[in-house]
Amino acid sequence: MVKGLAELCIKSGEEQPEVCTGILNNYVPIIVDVLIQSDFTPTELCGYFKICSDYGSDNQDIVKERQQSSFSNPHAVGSTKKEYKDITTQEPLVKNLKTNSTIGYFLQLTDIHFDPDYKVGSNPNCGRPLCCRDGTGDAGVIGHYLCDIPLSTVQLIFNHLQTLTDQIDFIIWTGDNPPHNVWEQSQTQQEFATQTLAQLILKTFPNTPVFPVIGNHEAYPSDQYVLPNTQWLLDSLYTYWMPWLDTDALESVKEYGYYTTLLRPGLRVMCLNTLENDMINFYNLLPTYLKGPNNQSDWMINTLEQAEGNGEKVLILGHIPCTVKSASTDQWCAMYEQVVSQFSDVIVGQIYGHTHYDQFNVFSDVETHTKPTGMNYIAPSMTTYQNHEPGYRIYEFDYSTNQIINYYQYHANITDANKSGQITFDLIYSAKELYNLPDLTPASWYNLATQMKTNTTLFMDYFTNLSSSPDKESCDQSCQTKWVCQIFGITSTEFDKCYGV
Ligand SMILES: *[C@@H]1O[C@H](CO)[C@@H](O)[C@H](O)[C@H]1NC(C)=O
Ligand SMILES: *[C@@H]1O[C@H](CO)[C@@H](O)[C@H](O)[C@H]1NC(C)=O
Ligand SMILES: *[C@@H]1O[C@H](CO)[C@@H](O)[C@H](O)[C@H]1NC(C)=O
Ligand SMILES: *[C@@H]1O[C@H](CO)[C@@H](O)[C@H](O)[C@H]1NC(C)=O
Ligand SMILES: *[C@@H]1O[C@H](CO)[C@@H](O)[C@H](O)[C@H]1NC(C)=O
Ligand SMILES: CC(=O)N[C@H]1CO[C@H](CO)[C@@H](O)[C@@H]1O
Repeated sequence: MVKGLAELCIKSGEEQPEVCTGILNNYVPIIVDVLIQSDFTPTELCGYFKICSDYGSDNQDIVKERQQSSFSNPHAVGSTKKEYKDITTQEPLVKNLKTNSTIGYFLQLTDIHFDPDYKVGSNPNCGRPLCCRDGTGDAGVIGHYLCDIPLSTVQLIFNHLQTLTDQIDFIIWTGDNPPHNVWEQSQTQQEFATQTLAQLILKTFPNTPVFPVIGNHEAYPSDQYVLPNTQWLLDSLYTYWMPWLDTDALESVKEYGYYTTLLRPGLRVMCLNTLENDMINFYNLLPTYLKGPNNQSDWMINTLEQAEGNGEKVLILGHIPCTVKSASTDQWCAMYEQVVSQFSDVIVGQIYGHTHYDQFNVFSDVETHTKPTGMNYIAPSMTTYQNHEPGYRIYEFDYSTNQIINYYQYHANITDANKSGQITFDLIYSAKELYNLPDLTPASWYNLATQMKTNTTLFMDYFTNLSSSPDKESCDQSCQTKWVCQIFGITSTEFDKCYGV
């Protein structure tokens, strides 16, 4: 099959021969193995991959059944037999705040995707999924908008980030560390990326707590995750994340890839392993009796219940968010949305990455979608891939109310950086000022996003920052509707209803 498909792929001229062969060699064996054992029908598969929006009421039932077998009903929580660890006695990881007031700051780094094989002066338009590695061209000394960033640039970025040490209380590192050379990946390459960045973060911020998150690119092949096959991945995260996490959290990482830990007294982080609900993790097509139940939803609900009982607030950290174009399965997102609704008083925010775009999602009650229940912040990437200015984000946090009260988005200009050989970051906007928000509650964002449906001036503020592309792109009415529907559409059914398809 690999040979036949490779021939077709090469003939199509869409990809270069080594890319065709590389990608097919990586993924076809997994897909074939999974499809043989899967009992999904073609129609169900089409629905699963969000290709068919309407896959019939019969199939909806099957999907629902399947949903119930792999995710337990959040309302039937107490009934799960699994014993969960008592998390009410943990020591907070963030011991000292940097300021004496109740207002503090934390840094989010996401989608760094550095390329150790980046070559200055190579060809950025090579026709493969990732370039700037060979040939001749204008791949700059700092980077190029069509490529991942070189390691030397990551080093310069961390030299700059070091100046934030006295300001930030902790760091959220939302994953995706290796480059996008998906046709020639290896386990060693993925591990090297996480190891290198972990060392760099630790060296730059030796005394700052860090909350790391697993990204889909940490897996090899990218996105493919099932236990026990990918135990190596959890083992390596256990090793590289060791400097920052407590024993309970580390044990959880080794076993599941997710963890919870106390951040400050009364404030908890809950860090998810979103590979378990990655739509292009083909292992998700295995029947439950082969892949095991997705225990993460039960764990998530149990954690939130314990936090609630203990009077704590929870910050959710994850990589692949629940937005239609981001490759989270609909089954997961439907469940997740329900949980966010149910625990809207406990969850104080969701911090994600993955899309490389500067986006946000507003969650609302599942019954009527009129009562805002939660906010998901999706920060843009550090890599320039593809056509993004590298960025990082600083959130302003009020520890007295446990609320995110603002965030500040920083970007670098690669054209300028290539000229000077230095990279500098400028404040691009502060959320509160840019959108003229009274506060950053879900209700205020809901209001703003609702206005964006019809107010093009307002929408364009969101849109220009969304892609942080050096090329100014235009966006017509249907484009505007599409992006606004992504803010509200947590599942594809909701998105389709909003977008009118
Ligand atoms: C998930 O939960 C079930 C039922 O409690 C348990 O038998 C199974 O071992 C768990 N799976 C994992 C990966 O922990
Ligand atoms: C906090 O208070 C201490 C003692 O009053 C003072 O030395 C320190 O400079 C203050 N720090 C900040 C960031 O204001
Ligand atoms: C630097 O970056 C810009 C933007 O990607 C690019 O156009 C330019 O050719 C790069 N290379 C050099 C050597 O300046
Ligand atoms: C649209 O938003 C802009 C910017 O926030 C505001 O100044 C303007 O009054 C709004 N227009 C309408 C018609 O509401
Ligand atoms: C980056 O800087 C160049 C040269 O200073 C400028 O022409 C360009 O518009 C800037 N890019 C962005 C996206 O601001
Ligand atoms: C990168 C970018 O386009 N940033 C823009 C974000 O939005 C504000 C307000 O429209 C602009 O001033 C920034 O240039």
